Amino acid sequence: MATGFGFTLKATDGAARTGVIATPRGEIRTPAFMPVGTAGTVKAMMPDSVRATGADILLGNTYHLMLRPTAERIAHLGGLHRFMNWHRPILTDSGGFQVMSLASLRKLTEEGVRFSSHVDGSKHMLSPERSMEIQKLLGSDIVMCFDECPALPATDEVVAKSMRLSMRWAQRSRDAFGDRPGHALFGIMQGGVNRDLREESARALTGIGFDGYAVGGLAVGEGQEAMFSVLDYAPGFLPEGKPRYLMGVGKPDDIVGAVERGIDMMDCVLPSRSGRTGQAWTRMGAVNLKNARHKDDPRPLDADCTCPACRNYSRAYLHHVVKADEIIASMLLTWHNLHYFQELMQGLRDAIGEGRLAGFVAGFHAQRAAGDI
Ligand code: PRF
Ligand code: ZN
Repeated sequence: MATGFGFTLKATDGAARTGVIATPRGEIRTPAFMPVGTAGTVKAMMPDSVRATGADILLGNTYHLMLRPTAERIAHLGGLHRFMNWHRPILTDSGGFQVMSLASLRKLTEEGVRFSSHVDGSKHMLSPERSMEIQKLLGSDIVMCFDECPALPATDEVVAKSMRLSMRWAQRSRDAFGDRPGHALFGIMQGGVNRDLREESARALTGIGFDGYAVGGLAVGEGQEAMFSVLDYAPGFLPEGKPRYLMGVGKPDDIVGAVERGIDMMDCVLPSRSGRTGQAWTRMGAVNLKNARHKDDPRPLDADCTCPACRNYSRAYLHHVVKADEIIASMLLTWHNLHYFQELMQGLRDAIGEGRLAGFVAGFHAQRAAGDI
């Protein structure tokens, strides 16, 4: 890996792995869940609180930050860590995926992608070179290659053409990134749900050589079964000694299934976003606190959870603040959700470390099936 970075595998259980990524800004315990801090904040959470839930690393977004407040401004103010007061590792996504889902008037060429901002309509360009420059200005610890991710379903021809463009962009990302001690560059595998294309993509990336490898292009409409069938083989195409990151996944059962199949890192807006809409994730499954059945319920959301929402408040109170659209509703439910996701990761890490992952996973599914909530 890049100087100052190192991935140490501590134990495996079947295809699952647990280990530690050492970085100059601190250790990342794997399997790791990365809360999403798109615009320089994990919404409704102070950085110390995000850390208190157990997060070792956050995800930031090139696309949002380049538009507002701009990467150059953040660089002048001392970089993203200082700007947002989070001093542990930050991984930044490279922008292409967000351009495709958020920007308008997109024009994709070999060079890169031109688009209009969803904020104010202003015109911008992202290319592998510009994405590397922005992620450097931000001071990102783990930089992602610039790639393109087609929505599924798509024909093999469309997926192949897009994947090969992403592989040419991966080489350009590698060249533009250069050698930056203390900062890592991850490649992104594409290829949809086609095994041959996934293998071709993995060969292209490992031929270039990266500090870690992402599995991109999943959770884009193919469904869990199709995603798992790709994860049954795709991690095996990647080097054992480097971290494997599944981008934009997922729900708790997606996370468990991905970890069982050899994924080391994940990110998703789900715990933070759904915390702002009154949805809580618990050991027993999802709970919608808007539901009137919570109105008079004096019990905590989860009696066994040690987060502030569960230690200090009733379901009746959480229901009330959600219904009244109070800011504390977002704060408490985001905290609870992030705490639950991090506790799940700790449970997975411990189970893998002790060679009892199958039992842990069986218990995870049994508790959700019992679902008293
Ligand atoms: N590429 C990048 N970011 C992503 C994805 C991808 O394929 C996905 C797909 N789930 C989420 N975020 N660069
Ligand atoms: Zn809780």
